[in-house]
Amino acid sequence: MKKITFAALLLLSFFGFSQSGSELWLSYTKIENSDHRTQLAAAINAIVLASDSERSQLAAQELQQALESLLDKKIPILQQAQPIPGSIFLNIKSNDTALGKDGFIILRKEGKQRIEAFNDLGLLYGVFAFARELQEIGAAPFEKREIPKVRYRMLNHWDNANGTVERGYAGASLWKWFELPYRLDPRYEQYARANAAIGINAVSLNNVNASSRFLTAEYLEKIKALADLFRPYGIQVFISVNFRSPRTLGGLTTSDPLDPDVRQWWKEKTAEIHRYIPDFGGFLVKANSEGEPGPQDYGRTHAEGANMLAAALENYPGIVIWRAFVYKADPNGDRFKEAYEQFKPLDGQFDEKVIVQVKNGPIDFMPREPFHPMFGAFKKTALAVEFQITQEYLGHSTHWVYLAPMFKECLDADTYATGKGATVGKVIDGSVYPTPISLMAGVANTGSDANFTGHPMAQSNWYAFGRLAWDHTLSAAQLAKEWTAISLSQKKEVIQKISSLMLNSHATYVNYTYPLGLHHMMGEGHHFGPQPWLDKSQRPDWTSTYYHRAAASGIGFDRTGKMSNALALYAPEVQNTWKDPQQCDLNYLLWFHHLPWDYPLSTGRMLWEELMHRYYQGVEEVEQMRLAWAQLEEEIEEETFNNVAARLQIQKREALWWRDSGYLYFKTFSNMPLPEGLTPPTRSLEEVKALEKIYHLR
Ligand code: BDP
Repeated sequence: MKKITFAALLLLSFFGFSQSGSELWLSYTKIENSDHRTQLAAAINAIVLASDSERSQLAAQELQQALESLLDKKIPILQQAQPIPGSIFLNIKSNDTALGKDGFIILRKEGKQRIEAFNDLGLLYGVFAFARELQEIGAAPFEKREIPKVRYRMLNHWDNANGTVERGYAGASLWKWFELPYRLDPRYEQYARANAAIGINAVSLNNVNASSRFLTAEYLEKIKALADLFRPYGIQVFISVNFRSPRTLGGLTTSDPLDPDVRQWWKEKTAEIHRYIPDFGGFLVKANSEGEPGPQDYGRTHAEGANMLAAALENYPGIVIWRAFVYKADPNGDRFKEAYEQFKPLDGQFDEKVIVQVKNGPIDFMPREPFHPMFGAFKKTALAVEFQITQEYLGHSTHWVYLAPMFKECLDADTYATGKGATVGKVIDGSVYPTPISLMAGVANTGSDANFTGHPMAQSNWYAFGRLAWDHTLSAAQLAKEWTAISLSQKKEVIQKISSLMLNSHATYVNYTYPLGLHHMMGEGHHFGPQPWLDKSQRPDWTSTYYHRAAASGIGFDRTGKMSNALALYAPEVQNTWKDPQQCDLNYLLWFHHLPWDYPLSTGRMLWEELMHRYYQGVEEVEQMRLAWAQLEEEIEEETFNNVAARLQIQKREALWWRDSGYLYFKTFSNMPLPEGLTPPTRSLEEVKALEKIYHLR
């Protein structure tokens, strides 16, 4: 056996943080500040639980586990109605009925220590919040009352029956379909705890490009096993369904949503699902999008399709989540407008059990998009926002990009739907137009990798997504600090340094990939490196050249009326902020304008120069990140430190690839030299093109 030296032991106790990252934000590392720890240990002697439900027991045990590791002290759980001195009282008989199912009050002040809820799920959420608070502020007093703003806080897994994950970059699927329902991988439990800790209460398990297999009895048994395991953690299970299932599974000749046999088939299937999963969450549907079947195959509308499924669910609490990610391959149109145009006429036609799930932006999860115009335009339809947590267009799992600033940019954007202050966040939480359902979804970045997310820093994106789904008014900065403090280090200066790296990382990524509002220039299919040269000779429909429109005359997609009138889909106030290229936020400039290369910008540079400066700045910023991270070697647990350090090297290499492609390719249109002070790449356009081609080799 390998001998553990005293020094190694010291190091281990110093870095209580999980080595492989497998504990996510639940490593409950011993509080290093001994003043705080001693004070807390003296003040907390027991947990008193006044309820005996399974979930309350779970909450008490979670708190016990947290306290014992944080304080390095045994803490008993006492099952009794009244608190005793020095106990934390877990009470689910709060008089504060407004707390509802999920809300809680936590406090530690004036000799009182309490977690109070109206329901045992609120209690569980309260426990996690209490533990988080101790890790963040130590022995200082606190009092908080929280009620989530959104009803369904949901992860969408794009996991396939064969164990692969569509757009997954952290290994294979978490769900071991061939082992279920007999073997339950221990990671399912860790996954459920981690989700509950950030308030996630809904998960769809399978890819939206759905296989009918998930509706067979064989698979429903497997799904049931997961649903049973997740239930105590307050997580409801949803299934992504294939609209053609009545034909593929039911042997019917049609899947027409108005056909009585089809409707009956879905009713029976829904009843069958409920025999396995009585609290089934509902259906998630991608229909008539990217080749998936849907109601339009039968001349029916999205509303008719969705309402048919809602009718199947009529005797149950479940809902239908109908995605608005639709477009057709029409290079003469503007994909920006497609979802809006297909769905707007249907506003008011959807059943109350239906919510329409809209991607944050109008194209497709680009690193930066203006908010989707649908958010400002639907008065009678519940809308959900869908973010992508997995980094399909953001460097997969090799780039460190903290996504909360991007999520916030959308959530805080003002739609002006009902005047100033009607932000996307308020539209989706139902406070702009009251809706019976509210939902925020994130496409999960989880996989079988030991740390669940591949890139260690990508855990923060799952974390921040969950916390924002709970409360979209939280700031990206607060969440960065919070996550770092419970995942990486307890030292103020270290937390400060890491969170500032996190906060700049999205802007950095955008700089070296899509500066000034460029979009959709990634390599075809793999969506990894750059391919701005993809044009009609290579594929007929959506090409990079379609989106950037680079020519001798300039660059950008004019959506103010000249190439498309998409800007008109927004409220006049929003149009005003973007319609004049002199006033337009530079981050969105080329989303809405086609401008000459020598167009003068507010920065004092002309467009070409600004574009080049941003590409170069992006690369420089990655180098700064790399150096800043290197400084933290003594502060971060070794495996995590090395993992991030290595990935930053990859990121540097790939940032250069994007930068060089942008410069070498666009120069063929602008015919302008690199601005003074910037060093030209040593490789040619042909060489960077060859790099991209590798990803298409068979
Ligand atoms: C695109 C992805 C594709 C997804 C699609 C979707 O490339 O794999 O199926 O989104 O959201 O961005 O349905």
